[in-house]
Amino acid sequence: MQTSFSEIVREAFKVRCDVFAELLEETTQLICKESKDTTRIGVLGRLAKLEPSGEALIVGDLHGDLESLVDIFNESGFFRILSRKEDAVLVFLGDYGDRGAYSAEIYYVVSSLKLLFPEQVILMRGNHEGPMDLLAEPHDLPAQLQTRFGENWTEVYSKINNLFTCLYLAVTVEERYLLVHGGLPPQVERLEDLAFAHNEHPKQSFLEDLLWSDPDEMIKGTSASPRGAGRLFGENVTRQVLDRLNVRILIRGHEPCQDGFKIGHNGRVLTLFSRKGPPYFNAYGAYLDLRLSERYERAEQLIPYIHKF
Ligand SMILES: [Mn+2]
Repeated sequence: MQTSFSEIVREAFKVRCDVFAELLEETTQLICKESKDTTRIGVLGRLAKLEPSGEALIVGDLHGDLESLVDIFNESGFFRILSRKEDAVLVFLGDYGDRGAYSAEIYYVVSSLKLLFPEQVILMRGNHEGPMDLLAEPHDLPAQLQTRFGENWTEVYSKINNLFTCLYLAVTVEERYLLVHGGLPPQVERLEDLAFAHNEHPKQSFLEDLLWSDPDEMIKGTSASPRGAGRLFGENVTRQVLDRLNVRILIRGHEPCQDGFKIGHNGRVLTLFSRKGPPYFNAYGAYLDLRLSERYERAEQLIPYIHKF
């Protein structure tokens, strides 16, 4: 491997507008063309299926916080691990940009990682990578691109928006985990419903639930979300959906947590949040280093593999 993680970060601050746009285009093409035949990761629509072997580093929301991403790579040594171990996988749970100062640079870094390790990096879609009719607030990315690239900023922005449409909506590890950015659509019957949720939007709400919804400890069923999109869903929904999909634990991002992570719904949900700083003021960010072959019944058993920083 010629380059290093710190080299990619340095490039993120120097890259020219047209080169950045080209890199985004290449990443989009790569992800769109991924299918069962082209990658070791099983691909069905926008669902990625991971083999229950090797390890996976799982990173939650970054929201423009490049420092935290650098800390995660420094502490985990995962760039070297990706280079050396073919069965090591890096999964981002989405929400790369907005709120922090380095949205553009984070899109550059995660796209570069995908191009360097195409069969080992999975970029998931968050609500800040949402469809046009479900735009998240605040959306600082356009302003940041404008500041950095001047009048050519739309060239990069339109490529980033193209990238959004091909990001993964869900990741599974059979009989073990389901990963999404936000939450569970209560009516999901099978994995195919998640894999093709993007095609059914906005006819049905699955895409909105996957990107926007949150688990809630107080309710049964679902109720309106204070976010204005998605829903709150209760423990009974989590139990029913995970049992139908034959997985034990939901791993998701989307919600700031004081300790960088939280466990809910009687041990069936792990929330990870990997950025620090305003406007949330959580004391820690966290990421997860998961042994995929191991089987766990409850999220509490994952605590030894959660790294707080
Ligand atoms: Mn989110």
